[in-house]
Amino acid sequence: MDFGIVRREADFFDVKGRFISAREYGDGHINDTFLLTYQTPAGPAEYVLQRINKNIFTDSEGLMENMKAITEYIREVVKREGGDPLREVLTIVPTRDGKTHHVDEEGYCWRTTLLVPDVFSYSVVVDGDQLCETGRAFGHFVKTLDRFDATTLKETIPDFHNTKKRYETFLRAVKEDKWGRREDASAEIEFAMRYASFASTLVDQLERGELPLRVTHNDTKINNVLMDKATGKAICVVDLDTVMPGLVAYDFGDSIRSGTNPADEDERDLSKVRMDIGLYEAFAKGYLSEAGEILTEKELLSLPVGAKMITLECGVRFLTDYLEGDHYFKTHRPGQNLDRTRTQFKMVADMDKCWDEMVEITRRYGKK
Ligand code: GN1
Ligand code: MG
Repeated sequence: MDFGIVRREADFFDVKGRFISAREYGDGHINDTFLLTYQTPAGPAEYVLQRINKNIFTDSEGLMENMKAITEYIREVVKREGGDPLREVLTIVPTRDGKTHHVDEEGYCWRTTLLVPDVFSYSVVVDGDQLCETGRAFGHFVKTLDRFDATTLKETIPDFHNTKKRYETFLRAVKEDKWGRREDASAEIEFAMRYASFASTLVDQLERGELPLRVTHNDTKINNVLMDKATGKAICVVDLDTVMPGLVAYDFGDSIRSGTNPADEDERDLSKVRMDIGLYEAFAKGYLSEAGEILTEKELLSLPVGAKMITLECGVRFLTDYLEGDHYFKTHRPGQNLDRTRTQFKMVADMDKCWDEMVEITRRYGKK
């Protein structure tokens, strides 16, 4: 992107000091993210400026209303608990005329937050303690929002984790095969088809009223937790664009998907990819130490199902995007979405192999 545009957008926000630099930041697949540095008498001030993907988030007003309400709510809890409100929750930097965001001439929504200083995040974890910490953070997040009125939130992406609908879209993409890629993906398509009936289990349970809708994060990739550089402790949950009513199984599941694989999400050597059961245990331990107390028995048992569901769903989403010409997830090389599909499906197959153990571990740490 042209940095002149970034600079121009930055000027709309109530940032302090003299502009020094802007650079691309992070490795999200959806939005465009920039780190801004300003010089102030007290030293450098850093901000995160983001351009929200308007094809994916069509109601940016609603999205920003959600983000404002959630961050304000969490900030009050952090203050009450004696925490640091500038590090333990994102802070929205308003525009100079007091709004949460700025919409440019092309209709893109831009927003700015304070950079949380002295933190890092994991894209891959190597040891259980790190993942246990991540689990604690996401467990704490859902517990903190337990009493937040979910009906006040906008659904920023309708049917985001409706795996049943994700399958319908996938089947359409296979049928249409607009990019002539069906042949190359035949093994993966076949794999996905074997799970077609499993795909609707959580949606069906929700419809039958067996699982409660809560305020969930819905994008609990492990790099969405900021860890303190000095202590290694989790301090802040970020990427609040998809915070909306959902199932805890989705949140638990996306962390297991992204955290228990010791290799990259797009690793081509599948012998390196697996669902590590030791890491599963570490995450479950951390997550349930916080969220355990609010969960019903059925929700507890839905957690391993969520792990398999979200990993399958994510694989199906990557595969659909591959078949549709890579228009959703950012790609940096040809075939990347198919590689991503393969890692997810390898993990699903692993989960089937150690399913009983996953259930046993979940029960064990879920005991109150
Ligand atoms: C996207 O951009 P990022 O990494 O935060 C996606 C998630 C997927 C993830 C897969 C809004 O998240 O749902 O699980 O990629 N976010 C959206 O890596 O679709
Ligand atoms: Mg995200």
